[in-house]
Amino acid sequence: MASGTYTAKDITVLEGLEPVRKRPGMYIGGVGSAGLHHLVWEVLDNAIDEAMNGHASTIKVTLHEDGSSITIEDDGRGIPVDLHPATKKSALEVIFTVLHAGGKFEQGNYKTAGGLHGVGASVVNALSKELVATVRRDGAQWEMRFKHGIPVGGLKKIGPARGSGTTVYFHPDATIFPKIEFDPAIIRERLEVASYLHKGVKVSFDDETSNTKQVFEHADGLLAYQRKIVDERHAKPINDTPFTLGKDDGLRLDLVLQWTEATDEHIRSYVNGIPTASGGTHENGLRAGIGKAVRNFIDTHNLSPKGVTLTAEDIREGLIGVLSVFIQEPQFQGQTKDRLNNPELVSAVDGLVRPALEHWLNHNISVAEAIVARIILAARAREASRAAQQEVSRKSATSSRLNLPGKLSDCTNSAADASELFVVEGDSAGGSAKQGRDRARQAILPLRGKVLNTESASLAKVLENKELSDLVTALGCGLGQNFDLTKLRYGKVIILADADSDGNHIATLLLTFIYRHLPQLIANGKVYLAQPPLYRIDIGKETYWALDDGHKDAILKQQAKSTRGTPDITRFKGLGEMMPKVLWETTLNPRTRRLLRVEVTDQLVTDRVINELMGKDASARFRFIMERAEEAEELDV
Ligand code: 0RA
Repeated sequence: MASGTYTAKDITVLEGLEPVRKRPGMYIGGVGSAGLHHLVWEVLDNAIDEAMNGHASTIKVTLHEDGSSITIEDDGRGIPVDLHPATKKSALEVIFTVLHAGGKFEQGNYKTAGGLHGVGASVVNALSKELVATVRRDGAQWEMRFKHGIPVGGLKKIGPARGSGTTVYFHPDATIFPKIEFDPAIIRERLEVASYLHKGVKVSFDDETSNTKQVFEHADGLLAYQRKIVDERHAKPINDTPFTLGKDDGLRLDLVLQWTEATDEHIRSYVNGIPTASGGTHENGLRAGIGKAVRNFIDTHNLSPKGVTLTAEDIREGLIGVLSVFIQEPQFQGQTKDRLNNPELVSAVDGLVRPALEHWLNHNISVAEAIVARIILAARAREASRAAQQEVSRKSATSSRLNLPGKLSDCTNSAADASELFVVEGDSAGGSAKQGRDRARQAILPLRGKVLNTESASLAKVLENKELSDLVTALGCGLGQNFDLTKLRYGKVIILADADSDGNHIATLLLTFIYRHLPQLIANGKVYLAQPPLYRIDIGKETYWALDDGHKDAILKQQAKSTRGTPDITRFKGLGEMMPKVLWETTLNPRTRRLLRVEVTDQLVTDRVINELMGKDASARFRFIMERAEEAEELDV
């Protein structure tokens, strides 16, 4: 910059904001992606504050075509433009050029953002190559421009205006941030969450980088968010009407809770609209409050189960909820600053949640009893799974096979690595497989009928299912907290189902069970799909096996010029129809068979689409890796 362009006033401003430019990390946490996006949250928080105090109803965010400049507009009161008598500066200028300035941010006024946020507009200004603030109020429109935090040309009245509001445009400084492109997905997500946390506020996102526009608005606030989360997780609620709590004296707290049949616990928490993925003191207070309220209810109504002790985890199994608190001076902790560390929040949240939840339970007795039944079931399942695990350990300790499922035809060789368990659909297919197998190394477990859909079943339901509990016993490795890969009794677990859509459905249900309850088996490459043929094609003395229609057509095309005669095609109705010897040759024999190793595809996609896909297209959920065993093995059939 040429000398002489600075006035004395500019130098004061520069000095005022210099610490921010020198050590941006102290103000926005860092200059990486998180720090860059903090700039947006700063301006957004101010607009949201305006809305929360009832002055604004609409916030418009526009990410411009270059991907790094952004405009945030609200229809609030507009930043004051009147001159401060002592400094002769407009309030707007002070807000954008003095650290921690602005009457709004001082005691008495309700400034909800904090921590890394709430350091305000001046920080954004200091770290921007360019910033333009536009204000509409009192019938006029005003504008003030800044470069690197320094005013360019003062506050200008640029014409008449209707209504009121503030628009802030800024472009981050590339000499501060290594990368100045915003991530539209991150902004979109934050705006959507904001529209849930601040019910009734209309938040729009105009992404000019992709020419997409979205509007988020939820009159139901957190309740709508809760519905969305429960839907996404395909969880079946125990209490159809969630427990809700909204408090705004001293501590502003909003809470929604719902028990479901899901097997895990899922609480999303926010502090001043900032997600706290690692929880912290507010979540600890919530858990304490829930635990005490439920235990008090159980005690006063004499609902304590006999023979099991309820743990805190049992009480929260299947619990889905959202907690949002707004506090004055949040302290965030952890590498990604996503854990709240204000100690006073534990008792504050506990103190609000416990009495309210206890009151709700006492006034919704039938729902409360259903919740307690759900909790007791969780405790019994936990105990049952532990007992089952102990049973398996005991068995392997004495190397007795007496307690294995009756219908398991185990292999005679006990070396786990070299052995395989075929999980076969139906008794007749099981019979063929049993006769056709290599007895030394291949065990057969026939399953009867359809397997339970475990996508959203509780562990208790899973363990009640005979087919699945037999499978777990045969595997020997336990499940859940008791899982132990070293106890797995087989080197490969191979699902053998018919080559038709019914077979695919059963394979998917089995994979779903393994994916939900024994994911380590997939992660360690232990799970496979057998590939039985669907067609037998005889041409002269030659026999070909086709896995599916496409494969059959390919074989026929390839053999079309054959002079050996017309092909004789047989379609297998099912595995049970196949001669044991044929099953061995085509499907079981490690030297000739083809196996598909199961790997999980992108988990996010998986969770969302699972129910739609169930049975329709197993491969969309799981990726199957082809594997042809290469080693020759001794046969003993
Ligand atoms: C200080 C005082 C008043 C409003 C604001 C700041 C204000 C700041 C921002 C930032 C983005 N949007 C905003 N809207 C308002 C109160 C002004 C009055 O009393 O009229």
